[in-house]
Amino acid sequence: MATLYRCKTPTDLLCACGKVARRLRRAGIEFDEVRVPYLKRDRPEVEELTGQRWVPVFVHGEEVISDSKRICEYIDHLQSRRMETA
Ligand SMILES: N[C@@H](CCC(=O)N[C@@H](CS)C(=O)NCC(=O)O)C(=O)O
Repeated sequence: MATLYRCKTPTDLLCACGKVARRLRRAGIEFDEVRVPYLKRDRPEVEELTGQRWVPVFVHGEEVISDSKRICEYIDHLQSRRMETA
């Protein structure tokens, strides 16, 4: 149900993709990872999803969110909704 499109950087400590992966794990949100090629020109599937070729991109049900800051805000929103319904 949730997929993170991220770059091939092997650690979660160095880039915007890793930041989002860490944030998702901390929030306890399960997700699949799709590692996209280093070069933007080799990322047509990202462009199909979002109209641009940067990652991270987070797909959650019908929602498609790009940019790590916006994704983290979305995760905050999911967590606060979860706390309201608990
Ligand atoms: N401001 C963006 C930056 C994202 C970013 O730097 N993405 C890198 C991978 S971690 C990328 O797609 N780089 C492609 C390139 O530099 O050509 C964010 O925070 O999401």
